[in-house]
Order: sequence, then structure tokens, then C-alpha cells
Amino acid sequence: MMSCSGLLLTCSVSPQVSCKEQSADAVVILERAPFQADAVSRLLGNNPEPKLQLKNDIYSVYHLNPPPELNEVKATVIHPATEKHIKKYMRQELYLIQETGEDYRNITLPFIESQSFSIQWVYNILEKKAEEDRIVHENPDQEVGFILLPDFKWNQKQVDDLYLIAICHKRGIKSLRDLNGDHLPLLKNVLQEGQEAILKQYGVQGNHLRIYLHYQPSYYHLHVHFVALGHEAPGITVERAHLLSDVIQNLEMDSQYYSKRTLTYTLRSDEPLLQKFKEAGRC
Ligand code: G7M
Repeated sequence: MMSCSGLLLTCSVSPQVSCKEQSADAVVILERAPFQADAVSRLLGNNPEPKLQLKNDIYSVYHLNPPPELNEVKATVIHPATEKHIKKYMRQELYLIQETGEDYRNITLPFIESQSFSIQWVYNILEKKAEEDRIVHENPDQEVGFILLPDFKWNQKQVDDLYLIAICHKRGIKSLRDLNGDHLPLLKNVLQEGQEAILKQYGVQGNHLRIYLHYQPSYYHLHVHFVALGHEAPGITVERAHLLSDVIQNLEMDSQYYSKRTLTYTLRSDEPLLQKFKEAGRC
């Protein structure tokens, strides 16, 4: 399977990561990190045998064989992977859903509540049981505070693909749909303090960041993505990403904005939520 971010494999393995199970399904996501400027000059300058593939007028295509130190591949392993993890990464036909506020209450919310997709990794971060050493900024207030740390997807070697997530301390805010005017102080803190912390730590200005929430998210605990503007990360499509600054403005105009409005998103053909929409005659 191919995706824009790399090669995805699902296989039965016992990967070399610490886990109790002997053997179970795993998802392995292989990605290449962006090139760094000095690596590009070494790649072009020292490459022993660039192979010419085609030449036409001023255009030519070569294949290079980078030395191992310039050829690093990042492997993210999910093991043991649940069926939902595996489905999430399989290529599927997509359907566009137009979810009204009523659809959310009648179809989506009961579905989410019936699921038991674990967000233990989120609680581990909030309770400092995991990734504590990676925390970039924390506002410890349980109502309006959050933890900012590098996302799984970022190897932190270059800021070109900078990717952090802010995870709110407050529990029970499942997604954009649960947000109302009362959450404005929390959202404003995330926006302002998140940008300040990234400027201080990485020297990247707020106007070089794409700061957004996903709807639907993969994990139903409120979190915000902070991504380098030049990085076309998966999940920045118009039917999934909602800019935090827009979310704040919309809630300032109408504190019930997100419980009322129709939200558009895609579902893959094998997703049980799509089946629920079909059964309700809404898709
Ligand atoms: O909005 P959505 O739910 O789709 O995004 C969740 C984000 O959390 C993704 O960008 C993931 O890469 C990131 N993520 C997922 N897990 C399981 C972890 C984790 O354990 N640690 C960190 N730092 N990020 C994660």
C-alpha cells in the first residue's frame, strides 16, 4: 500500500520493540525524512554512479543510490495492532459525509460512545507516564491548560516538517463538536502559548505554522496540531483540518456554532460509521 507519507505494511511479526505478546498483527509505517540542505549537496557531489533514466532537451532524470547515512528510513510500529489500526492504514474507497448537528447526535455520538478505541497513550502523556522528556511546554491548569510535545510523525531533525501536538488537560472534550464558547480561554491559551513555545524552542514564527484540529479525529480527546506551513502533512485536506484561529472566531460569533453546523468529512468504505450513516439513509 502506498500513501503520500510513505509505504505502509501490515504484517504478522514480532517486532524488535518491547511488548509482551509473542506474535500478533502489526502495522509498520515506513517514511523517508525530508532532505536537509547539506545532505543534498553531499548526495549530488559524492554520488558514485548516478544512473541516467531519460534525457529530453533541458530535462533529465537520474536515479541516485545514496550512502547509508543519507538513506535513513523511519519505521513506526504499532504492535499489537487492532483491526481498526489495520483498517485505518489500508487504501479504501472514500465517501464524503455531510454530518448535520442532528446526524451527530443521532448517529455519530452513539457510535463513538459504543466504541472502545483506547486513548491510553494520551492519558500516559497527561499523567507523565510516557514521553515526559519530550514535553516542550506545559500549562498545568486542568481547565485551560495543555501539554505541547512533538507528534509521533516528527523525527525532530529538521524544522521543515516540524509537527507538534497540544493535548488538553481537560478530559471529556471528544472533538470539535463538543466545543462551545466556554472553551475559548482554553483554545486561546493553546494558540498563544503554543506559538510562543515553538518560537522559543525552534525559532519558528507563528505565521509559519498551520495550527488545526481534525474532524473526525482519530482519538476522541481534544488535541491541536502545530505543523510547519511548508509541510504538506497527511490530514491537511479541506474536509478534515479546521484552523484553530477559525474555530476561535466561529465560537466567538456563536458559542454553539459547532453543535449546530453541518461538518463535512470523508469516511472509508469499510468504516462502521459509514454503515451507520447508510442504515439511517443519510448516505
Ligand atoms: O487528530 P488526530 O486524532 O487524527 O491526530 C492524532 C495525532 O496524534 C496524529 O498526528 C498522531 O501522529 C499523533 N500520535 C498518535 N499516537 C499514538 C501518538 C503517541 O503515542 N505519541 C505522540 N507524541 N503522538 C501520537
